[in-house]
Amino acid sequence: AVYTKAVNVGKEKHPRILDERIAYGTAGFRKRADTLDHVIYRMGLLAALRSMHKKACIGVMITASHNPEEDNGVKLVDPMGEMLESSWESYATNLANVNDDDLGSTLKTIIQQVGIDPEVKGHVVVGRDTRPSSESLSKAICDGAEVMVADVQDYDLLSTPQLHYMVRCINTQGAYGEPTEDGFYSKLSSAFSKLMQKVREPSAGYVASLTVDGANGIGAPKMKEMMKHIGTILNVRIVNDGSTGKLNHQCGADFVKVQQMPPQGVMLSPGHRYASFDGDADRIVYYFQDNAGHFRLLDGDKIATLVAGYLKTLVSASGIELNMGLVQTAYANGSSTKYITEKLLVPVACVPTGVKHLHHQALCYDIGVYFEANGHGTVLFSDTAMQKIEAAGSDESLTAEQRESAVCLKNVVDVINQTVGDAISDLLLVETVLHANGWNAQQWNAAYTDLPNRQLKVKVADRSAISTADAERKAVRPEGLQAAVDATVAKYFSGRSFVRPSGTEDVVRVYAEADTQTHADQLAHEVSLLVF
Ligand code: 16G
Ligand code: ZN
Repeated sequence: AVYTKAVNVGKEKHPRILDERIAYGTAGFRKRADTLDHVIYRMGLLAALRSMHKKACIGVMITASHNPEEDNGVKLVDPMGEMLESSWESYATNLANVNDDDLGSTLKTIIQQVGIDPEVKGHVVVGRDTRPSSESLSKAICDGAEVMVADVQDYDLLSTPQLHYMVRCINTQGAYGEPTEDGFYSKLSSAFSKLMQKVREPSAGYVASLTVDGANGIGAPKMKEMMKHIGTILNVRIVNDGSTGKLNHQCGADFVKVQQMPPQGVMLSPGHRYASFDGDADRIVYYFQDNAGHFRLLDGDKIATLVAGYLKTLVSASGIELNMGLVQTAYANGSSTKYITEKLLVPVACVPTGVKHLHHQALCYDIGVYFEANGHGTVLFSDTAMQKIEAAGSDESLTAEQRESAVCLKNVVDVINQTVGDAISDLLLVETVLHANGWNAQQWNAAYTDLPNRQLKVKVADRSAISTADAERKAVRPEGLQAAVDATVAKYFSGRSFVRPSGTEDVVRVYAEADTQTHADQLAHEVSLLVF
């Protein structure tokens, strides 16, 4: 009966209107919002199946992150708040592309292949960003999940990381926190308040005040809520809060990172600290104007090194034995990698682009710090790490100073959203470290100097003609391309460059870095000519 109902509801309320094939990629499905209704309905169906299979609550987020306002998208969230397991991506793609009439039989096939017990009741939770199209699309999710007789809980407006947090809270019966918005703010803000109470050097450069660009998205109202819980210990001014500007237009973390300039609505004042969220608040970058009047970006690499350095100090001060690793992608600035390995003495792993790859690798350490240069990242603590940290906080055989560092570490854990990169949580984490170190933005930036770099996109006939290996650092097809890239790179001092097909746009991306901006620009340009 559910199979027939799935077809009927699909035909009546969410008919397939898209002719071209759509694929579940690194960030789920993303397209123009007006072509997505049936895809989203079908993800409601699939989320219910996934929930029945895992016997756990599954999340669905309606957002297209930093894409233009006219786009939208959908992502499924697995039981511990992580990205949907890769093996299910093909079920998602398949279900999204079949004709309305074949919906029932496709569902049946998935149920049989996976071995799902049709008697289990599913539980699906839904969140959406502030896009005008998101409200009706979230209804399509509910329709799909309800056809499969799942319980549906609609959280309405949430940032992407908040939805991930809810899923984990629900599936751990509250052990991770309360599955409510208030629970989210309370958990993070109470840990943050304790960390900010610690005294620091009187000569310190830290000032507890910054400006946040909300990208005219969901991050702005959610950050405002967080500030109600935080009070006066941190002074945050929010611009691009969605009251006048357009989502992601000339603002937000992606704009600032790619354009390497401040967003609309921000007049840089020297010495002040700024941060930009992206449209669904799972990315953050910082920036400031240095004494010479130059715009300085503190991107995901800078955040990763700041956080890893601080955690390393805390771990060693608490005397706990824990291994730590840092995960980056090919986009990480060469100077950051050098600094982490040679100065911080923390091992670095490089993985392909996409949160799921970074997250997966970070699980290999007691403490795994991962960040993409674009500002998406978080820190993962293993169960062993959590137990050791908890125990050390009250271990009488340790010195008072060691115990205090362990308690501090525990509070740091509670400020962090371990499910996924979270702009709000990352902001509190960065502020915690800057406060503890007594640093202003300039002092933070001084750890290492970024190599000048350039990103370009190249439109090609068929981007799938390029395939890569070695965490996207080497092109293995077409033949001869990598040799040509190598020969070009060899002409530049401190040169490095790679090409990779985008996972979210129909383009090939080129990255280059070199000793000067002019050389980085030239190298990127030369390499882009090799891609045609
Ligand atoms: C997606 C990824 C992001 C990655 C970006 C690269 C997730 C949740 N998001 O937004 O991590 O940096 O794609 O896009 O995995 P590209 O393949 O077009 O360069
Ligand atoms: Zn995002």
